Amino acid sequence: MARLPQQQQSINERYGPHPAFSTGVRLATGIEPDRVVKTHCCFCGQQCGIELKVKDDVVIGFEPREDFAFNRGMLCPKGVKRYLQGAHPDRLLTALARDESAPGGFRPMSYEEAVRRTASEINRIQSEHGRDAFAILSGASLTTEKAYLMGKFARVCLRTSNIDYNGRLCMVSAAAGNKKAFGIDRAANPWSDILDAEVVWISGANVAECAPITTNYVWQARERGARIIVVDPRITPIARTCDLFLPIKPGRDIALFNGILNLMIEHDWLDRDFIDNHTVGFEALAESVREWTPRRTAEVTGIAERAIRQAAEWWGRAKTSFLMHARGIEHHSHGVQNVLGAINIVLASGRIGRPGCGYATITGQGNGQGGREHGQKCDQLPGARDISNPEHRAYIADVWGVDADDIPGPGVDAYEIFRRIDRGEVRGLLSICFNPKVSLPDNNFVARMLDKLEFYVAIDFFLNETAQHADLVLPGSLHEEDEGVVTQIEGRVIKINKAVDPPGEARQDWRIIQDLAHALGRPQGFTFSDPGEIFEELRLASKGGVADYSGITYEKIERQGGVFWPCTDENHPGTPRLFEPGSWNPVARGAGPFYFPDGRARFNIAPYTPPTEDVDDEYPLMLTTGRVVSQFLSGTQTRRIGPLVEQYPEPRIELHPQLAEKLGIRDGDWATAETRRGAITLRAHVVKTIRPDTIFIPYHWPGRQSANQLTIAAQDPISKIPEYKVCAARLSVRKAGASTEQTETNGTNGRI
Ligand SMILES: Nc1nc2c(c(=O)[nH]1)N[C@H]1C(S)=C(S)[C@@H](COP(=O)(O)OP(=O)(O)OC[C@H]3O[C@@H](n4cnc5c(=O)[nH]c(N)nc54)[C@H](O)[C@@H]3O)O[C@H]1N2
Ligand SMILES: Nc1nc2c(c(=O)[nH]1)N[C@H]1C(S)=C(S)[C@@H](COP(=O)(O)OP(=O)(O)OC[C@H]3O[C@@H](n4cnc5c(=O)[nH]c(N)nc54)[C@H](O)[C@@H]3O)O[C@H]1N2
Ligand code: SF4
Ligand SMILES: [Mo]
Repeated sequence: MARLPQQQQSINERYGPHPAFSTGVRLATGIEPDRVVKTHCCFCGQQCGIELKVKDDVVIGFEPREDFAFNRGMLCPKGVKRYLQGAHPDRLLTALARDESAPGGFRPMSYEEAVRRTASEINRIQSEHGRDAFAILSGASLTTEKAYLMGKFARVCLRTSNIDYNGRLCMVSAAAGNKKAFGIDRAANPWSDILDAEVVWISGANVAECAPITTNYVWQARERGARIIVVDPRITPIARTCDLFLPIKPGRDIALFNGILNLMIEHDWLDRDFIDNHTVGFEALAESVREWTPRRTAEVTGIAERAIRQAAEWWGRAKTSFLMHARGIEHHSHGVQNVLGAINIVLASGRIGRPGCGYATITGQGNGQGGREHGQKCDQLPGARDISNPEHRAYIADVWGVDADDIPGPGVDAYEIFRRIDRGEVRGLLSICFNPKVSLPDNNFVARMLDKLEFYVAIDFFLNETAQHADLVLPGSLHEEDEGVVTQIEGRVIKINKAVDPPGEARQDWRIIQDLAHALGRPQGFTFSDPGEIFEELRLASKGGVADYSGITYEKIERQGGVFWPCTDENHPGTPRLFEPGSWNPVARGAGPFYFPDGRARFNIAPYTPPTEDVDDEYPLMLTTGRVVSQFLSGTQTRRIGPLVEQYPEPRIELHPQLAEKLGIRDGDWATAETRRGAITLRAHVVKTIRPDTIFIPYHWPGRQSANQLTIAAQDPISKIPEYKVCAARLSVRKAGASTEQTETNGTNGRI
């Protein structure tokens, strides 16, 4: 397959504008809506409540919801502008088939023909090369019903083991760490517990830009006297208002947690009763952190010894506390160990499972929580069950009406699927809700692998950069065009409500999957008539699992303003705070509050290992990557929304004035960042808010502006998360002849 020309002509120019486009924008100026639909924002895991205003089946505006307990009327800039995408001229209104002679490389195809062709290609590839030769990549922005259906489609209809999802790039280190320590993978507390914390510890989370509403909780805690500790190589907006900032070198968080624990032990800032009665493994851990003296911790982390002692004292002596972390400590080749290090200092303090005492990993994607519970992960079955566990397989086989032996075994992670393409083991791919060409590390490799596929079909509502390599594209649905549940950052299951119908030939994603099952001649188990029916089966499939949704109904979600799982029967109110003393769970069965047969949490030894690629003379700087407030993930959605583009039109390289002076780079100059994978030339952004040995590039842009040309494809051995947060780099004033993408439009085209 050939690559498309860089400058994509918009779908709109080729097939005519979506009829709603102009009216959508014009009507926003004060015309009364026909109806108002209560739902949630499509972007981040906080899932703010919003009301969509609809007129003539077009979303014309929105209001934040005051009645949703989490955001109570607050929104961030992305949520405010989200509704503009529905009427965007790039919206896919028909299926597309690759046609090199057509403008832009695609021609419209009828939906039915595209489904038929997809089915026949799947059949061909699987019969010639085996079932595992066809792979699925799915996403955690999908509703939980769709995520469940994708897992079932892979295992029951295609019977391929090769399915994984984009949460592999996001939540898996946190998930693995939580499972190892607590036996369950969910934020342990509702956010209201932040307000009563005496100390709030934030590691590797740019809260104000990436979880903006959480800032309000942290600030409220501060107003009530809490001390805020932030650990980050950059003084992010939340760090500017904290009480203690620990400017860590990227990739060294375990060393810090071990050093803090060592000081807690030395000063007996421990909850001995809790450790004795509710945990196992403390003595061995205590032994292992003895080497982490404040001096050694300071040497490894780059944080002043005094600051480490201060943090340990505040944390150690607090009566209540809340520790939260996000991808800054998780996107590492030892991401799971970092998470375990964080949990160790929480468990040693005994401050969990009580009001004002909490721990949480900040969920990323809109359904980053629900999307990782019900079987679209390569090793998982619904209810957070384990695909290798014979009892779990038997239970799900029964729900699905299949033989347990017919359910494939565990598959491989999303990046490994690309390595399997390289080895010729995977020949065909279906992707939905995933843009790996922009979001996977070392992404020039990813692009080559896409072109190596015999057949690739993508389901999306925009022609994202990955889909530009597809043979067929099926037009899926926007958030507001379907209903279903998602689980937000706190573990609260909430309901997305449908506001409008999909336009043109676009279809709700779950219908497309069912249509494929029918076209493949295997419709059994794929005859749901609405998401509500899928949810009813999901309730049953999750019953008795750790992620038990069996007591949740759509009606109960509406009535209660959301239901926290686990929720084991219809009279059960749900579980806002996990691990409360005396609480029951299906694994411990009364033995204790944690999800292990003895009811006890696990301390885990978390040894320090340096990043996979450390600095050296050739590449003396650390490159870290992440986000800015106005752009979302691979940018497919937010790069099309004009006001968001204006806030941050292109990626820049953040560097400290000392480094800038040394390299002769001024703010606004073109500078070239290089790693062993590639080079990228962007404008320099000289800021005092970053360590002088570290540079930062946001990753929301494609093509030659893509930060993932530079990142390393090293992965955590347990979670398989990529090491986006640190690799060795060098920086220079733009090399003569190095190109920039200033005049190209594929990063920001067609915005409204
Ligand atoms: N505006 C916006 N909001 C978003 C998203 C978005 O794309 N845009 N995406 C959503 C998603 S899916 C996710 S996963 C979350 C991500 O939310 P965050 O994890 O908060 O965001 P990141 O920018 O990936 O990284 C967080 C911080 O980690 C720091 N960091 C880098 N390396 C290290 C390290 O080694 N140690 C420590 N302690 N810190 C380090 C970075 O400087 C950065 O400030 O945001 C969600 N919300
Ligand atoms: N360098 C670097 N790379 C990173 C990160 C980093 O910090 N640094 N962060 C990583 C993280 S945490 C994440 S989560 C990933 C995200 O990486 P991706 O998942 O690739 O990013 P998205 O932009 O969410 O791509 C999702 C696609 O799904 C489509 N989509 C959204 N909702 C729906 C839907 O309901 N139905 C359908 N059919 N399609 C839908 C969107 O249009 C978009 O094209 O990126 C990772 N990549
Ligand atoms: S904070 Fe997250 S959920 Fe809330 S409006 Fe912003 S992007 Fe949407
Ligand atoms: Mo994420």
